[in-house]
Amino acid sequence: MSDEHKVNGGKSKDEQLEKFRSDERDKHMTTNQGLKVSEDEFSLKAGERGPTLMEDFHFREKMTHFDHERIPERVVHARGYGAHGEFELYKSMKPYTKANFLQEPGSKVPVFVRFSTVAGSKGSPDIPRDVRGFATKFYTDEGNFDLVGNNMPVFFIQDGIKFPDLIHAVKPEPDTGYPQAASAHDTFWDFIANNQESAHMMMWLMSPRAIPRNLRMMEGFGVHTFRFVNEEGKAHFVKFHWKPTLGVHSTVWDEAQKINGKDPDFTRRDIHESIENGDYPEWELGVQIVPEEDEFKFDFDVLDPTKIWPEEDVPVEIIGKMTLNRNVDNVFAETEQVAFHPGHVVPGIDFTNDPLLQGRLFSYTDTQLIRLGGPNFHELPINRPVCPFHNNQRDGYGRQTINVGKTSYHKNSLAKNHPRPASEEEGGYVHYQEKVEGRKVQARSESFKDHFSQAAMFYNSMSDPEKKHIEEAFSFELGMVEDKDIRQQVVDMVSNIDLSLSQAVAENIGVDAPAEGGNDYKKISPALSQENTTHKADTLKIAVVLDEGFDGDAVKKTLEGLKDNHTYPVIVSKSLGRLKGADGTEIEATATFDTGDPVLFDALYVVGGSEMDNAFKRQAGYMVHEMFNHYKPIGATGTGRKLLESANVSGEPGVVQDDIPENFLPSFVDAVAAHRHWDRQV
Ligand code: HDE
Repeated sequence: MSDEHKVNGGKSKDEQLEKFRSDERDKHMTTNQGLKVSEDEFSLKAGERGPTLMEDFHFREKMTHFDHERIPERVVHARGYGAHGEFELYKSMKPYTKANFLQEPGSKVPVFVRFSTVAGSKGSPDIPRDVRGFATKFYTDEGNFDLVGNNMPVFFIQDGIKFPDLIHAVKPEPDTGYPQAASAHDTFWDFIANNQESAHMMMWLMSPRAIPRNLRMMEGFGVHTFRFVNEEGKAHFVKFHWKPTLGVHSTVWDEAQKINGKDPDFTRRDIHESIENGDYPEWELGVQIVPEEDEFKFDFDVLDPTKIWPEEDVPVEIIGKMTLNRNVDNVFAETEQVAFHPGHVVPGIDFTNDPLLQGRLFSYTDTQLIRLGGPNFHELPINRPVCPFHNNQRDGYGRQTINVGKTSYHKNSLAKNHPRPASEEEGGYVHYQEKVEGRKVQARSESFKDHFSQAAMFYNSMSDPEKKHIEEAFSFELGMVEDKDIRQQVVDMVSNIDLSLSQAVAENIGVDAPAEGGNDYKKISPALSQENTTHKADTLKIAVVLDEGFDGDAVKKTLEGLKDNHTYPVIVSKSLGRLKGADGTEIEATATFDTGDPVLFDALYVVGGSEMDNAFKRQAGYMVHEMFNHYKPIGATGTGRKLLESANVSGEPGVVQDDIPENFLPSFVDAVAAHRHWDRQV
């Protein structure tokens, strides 16, 4: 590799962006032509009470720019949140791929990640029941590699040609314009029932994965099978996984719906604040690798995007870690203008014939042309590779590069044939020479026709609370479907996955319960259940309900202990400001019962105080009630214990009470680390 292609590890993108940053502080205001502006509040008028004059170039320029500020939102994944970071390799992938950023353990490359929901518009709430996009741009010294994945490892359809149908079905219905950011409506379920390849994905969508607690605690998946190709030209099939170091955690439906009203920006605020606090979100990158010789060794087709490779059969090898450590400076310039494409690959990473992936390879550039207004979007700062790029593409809207010289064609003699293609040894991308033969057909492969086995495996691998969640999710979603026939069709479809599930849902939504069905596929994959994920108290937010006259010494000790355990206690009271303990200790309330709704916290610590009036007790009681119903950890000391007693939650799982800080703290932290306590009677 030539020296000009060597980049400065994890920092190179930040250095590149610095050249484009503009800081307006301590500057005079100018027009876009650099002319200093003397007046920005009053347009130029013919007389104090007269009409505005055309001649006012500053007014015209300012207004015209404003009129053109918006660009079309993404047709899917419109609501997104982006952040910068770096990827560090733990383990060389040299035996499998020649990709440069996967060679040297310890090497780093900059990344930019955009998380998103799929169905909702740009301004929709953060926690609808939906898939989450998880798109990562690796700025490598061989060009950008985009891993444009989701938080679920399978997809609804097997062929790209059906994507417009799927999206038309899930988006707001065209005759009413609603519902926004919701799959709970007739057209979506009509699509599902009539496109049964969606069965496996439907189960993921009805599971807790579809309402993650935040963006830092969800997995990411490349979904498709890609190819690694090594220096010798040998290929392996590969699937990519992102595993959050904090584990995979979700909300419950009632909580998610309330968060969407109380704080529609909940997950973006959460990740923004975590990065600002230095609690950098981290994911480990895992790969599942299958030798090409083993292509036909499985009871599913490795190219089928509605199938997973069970981790117990093909282990996920952890090869590196991504850390998100910098928020964007400007959401439009970076998060909105970033353009991902699953076809952005580097030497050593190649495609397979997964027909969904093949369809995507067309769509992404096409969509940027309309969204970003022309073919030069690769020149936008966020999209530029950190290595140099040269070719004979020229002109077009918004062109920024000033290409010097006469030639913009290949081959030429005037420029000694430059820019010239690179040989494979020089780092040129050479497509993997897969042998392909067959008739031109428009058909589903026989090997893609089993839609229910893995859907059953997913369901059978769930814990009881997850199964309950799935039943309730189906009942809610189908309960919102007006057409009874569609409800019946979906229930009949579900009977191919699990008979008792279909019967329970049928009863809840008033359709005929299937009499027979079920699935003989009995395999279980424990890795699918969130019960088996990592559980830590780190970074969880604890509402501390406090009133005047609290036991100062004990509360201070406990709060310090909670901080030492890397949790975030937030004092909630009836009003903001200082509260005085019985011994004169002062503690500041930073949230009120109004701004600090229980759904915004992960756990509750009730202290109260000696002067609680009835209004305080009622508000605190509401917090206990909500936290309890959402299975969240609850702790109480001192006067707070009475509040738990009157709420009838004492002695329930995940409810910790003790007046001695040394005893209370460890048990409460353990309860917090467990996240949710499902074995409660709610
Ligand atoms: Fe996308 N998808 N998609 N998709 N997708 C887009 O590209 C498309 C699919 C995914 O944060 C669009 O730039 C087709 C699977 C993410 O900017 C569009 C098909 C997976 C994002 C598009 C799929 C994804 C997109 C809209 C079926 C997971 C957001 C705006 C063949 C592996 C990226 C844009 C961001 C965005 C098309 C299926 C992930 C229209 C045709 C499967 C994370 O090009």
